[in-house]
Amino acid sequence: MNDATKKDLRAERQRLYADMRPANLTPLWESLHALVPKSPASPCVPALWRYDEVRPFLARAGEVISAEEAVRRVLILENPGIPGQSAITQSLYAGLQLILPGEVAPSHRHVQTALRFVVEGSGAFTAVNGERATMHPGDFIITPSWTFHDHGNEADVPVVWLDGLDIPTVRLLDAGFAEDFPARQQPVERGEGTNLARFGENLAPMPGDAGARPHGAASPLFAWPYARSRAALERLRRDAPIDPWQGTKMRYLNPATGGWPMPTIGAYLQLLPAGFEGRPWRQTDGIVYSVVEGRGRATIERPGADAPTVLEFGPRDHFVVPSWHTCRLSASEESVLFGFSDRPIHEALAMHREERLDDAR
Ligand code: GTQ
Repeated sequence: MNDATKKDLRAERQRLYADMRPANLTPLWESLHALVPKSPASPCVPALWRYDEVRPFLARAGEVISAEEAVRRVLILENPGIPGQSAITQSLYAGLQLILPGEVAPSHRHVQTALRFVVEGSGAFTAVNGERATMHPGDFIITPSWTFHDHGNEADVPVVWLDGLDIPTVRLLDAGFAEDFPARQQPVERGEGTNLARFGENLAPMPGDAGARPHGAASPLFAWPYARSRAALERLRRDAPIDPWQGTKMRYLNPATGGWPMPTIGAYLQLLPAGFEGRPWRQTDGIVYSVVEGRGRATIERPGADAPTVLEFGPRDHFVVPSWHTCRLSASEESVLFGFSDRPIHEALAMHREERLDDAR
């Protein structure tokens, strides 16, 4: 084929594309490699939100809008690689929610599943399905799909927590419904701690008991106090092998199934000993981290990029490691990291992949 013929053909193709556009047709062969990549090529990028940078904006948000008017007073952590989508990864949403003393965030429910991870302050509560959970830093609380929930603060300090939701996943599926509870707050039906006694002590209600009524795909236990999870990590740090990639990493458990706490979101708590220099790994689920304690560094390699992104983290900072980015964690001080990801979706669809890499530093 000579050059002139090649040029004719190129022009012919462009004419074809333009002519068929009004018929809602596009040529696969121009986008095949992007549609079916050899390996995940996320548009999301690694990013860090330092708490000392975010906190003043939260304080200002507290001055310009009430929790009641906002419904949820949240600053969304938006991945700079996909601006305007209110998403931190392709499938997950994250935000920092502020509730001031005396405020109420009114009761509603939605198909979207939510988790809370408490970042600052004690004494606010989330009410889920008729029971309250009082928040302390590091507590992990879930709001399963379609359960009424409201937040309140009867303490005398502001309380801030990380919200993690599957908003982009529900948007992808166009499956979102939501409704308000007929009152500002749902009635309290049970004393606080009933849920933990029923489902958080390695015991379960007997068949036929009121507490054994069927629950959905999410964990019937809805709050995991930090004090207990932290004590477990401390015990394991002292007397169990430290994983060279992840330190001492545990997943939050659905006690009814042994599986993930929510059908769309997995959550984790890990301890990195002082001086830990983790080995690199990558996995298909992008992870959002909230730093509870300590200081360290996440070194993240974007597929195809020349230089890694180095994120220096400290207490209350948040960061994201996108899908299939090689990451290694190190800790200058003993550190505790909370994380959440869409791993349950990957596993349910039999497409989860993870690679633990050798130290190639
Ligand atoms: O607390 O119900 O960050 O509905 C975003 C949407 C929190 C909530 C968010 C929500 C909530």
